[in-house]
Amino acid sequence: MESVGVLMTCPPSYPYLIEELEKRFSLYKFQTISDKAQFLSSHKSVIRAIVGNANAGADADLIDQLPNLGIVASNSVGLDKIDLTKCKERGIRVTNTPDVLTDDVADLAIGLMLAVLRRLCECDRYVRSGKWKKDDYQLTTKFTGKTVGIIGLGRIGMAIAKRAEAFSCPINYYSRTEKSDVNYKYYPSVVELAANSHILVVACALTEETQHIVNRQVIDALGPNGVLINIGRGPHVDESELVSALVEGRLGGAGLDVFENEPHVPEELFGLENVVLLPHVGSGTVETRKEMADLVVGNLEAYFLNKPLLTPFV
Ligand code: 8YV
Repeated sequence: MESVGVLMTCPPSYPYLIEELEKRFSLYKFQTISDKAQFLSSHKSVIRAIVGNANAGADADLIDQLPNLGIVASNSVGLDKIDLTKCKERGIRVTNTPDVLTDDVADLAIGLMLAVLRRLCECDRYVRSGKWKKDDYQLTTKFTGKTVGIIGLGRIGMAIAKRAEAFSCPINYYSRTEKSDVNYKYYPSVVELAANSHILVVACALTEETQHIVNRQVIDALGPNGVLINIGRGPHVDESELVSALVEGRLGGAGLDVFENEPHVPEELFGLENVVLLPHVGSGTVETRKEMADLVVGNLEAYFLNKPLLTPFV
């Protein structure tokens, strides 16, 4: 397989994945190539696979330039950066990394809830700045028992619900259709879900239908005591509406792991103590990133050895 060309379109920032790919394939790190047009014209026949992730995948323009592309293996569960329609048209296989990251992302969602309600980051800054020696810290908000509303009750949404249940939180959810196998309360609209929840969590896949699923109406329904947690994708939330609601005090707080234009984060949020900002680290543990990388490599090996794919999406 050494002669098989694999184009890594995501940032080359995963040493283990890069090492494992380089052991097996001819790896090209797209982001390090300065003249991309020239590279594509000279390597178009060699590239038979793409490795992307949540930040960079494979758009129609790139796919069109690679006549021998057979598989896109994403180092992510979300596939919103891959043109799935184009892949289907061309018969290109697509794989992702489901399940192995579910626990980490769900853990982080609960961490964000606690961090926002109990003001963990602000408390930490308070101690470090020496202010504790002068004043007592203000009171925060209890998490146990708060109603949690989840947008999207898939693998990650369910894992968040189970964890929140352990904190005695009643669970509400919105999804396209009501689930027959759960006892959580279903709301057929996100506005109704927000109006009946203290904490609203975005945990669905990003598609055309779910873009800006959290809009001004939803934010207003959540209200000045409500908290938004986003561990999905930045474009799920109308970010400028979110920023103005937080700045104007129309929303109680937010815990955000993802943003519309990563790594750019609206600077208006930097001074707000009721907001916790993370650099898209939902799956970012050593253990999980290794399992994700193993799936990416395993899927590519299976494809080129004509074996069944480990985690096929298409
Ligand atoms: C990562 C993610 O940010 O799996 C996803 O959809 O958003 C994350 O796991 C990333 O793609 C890691 O490479």
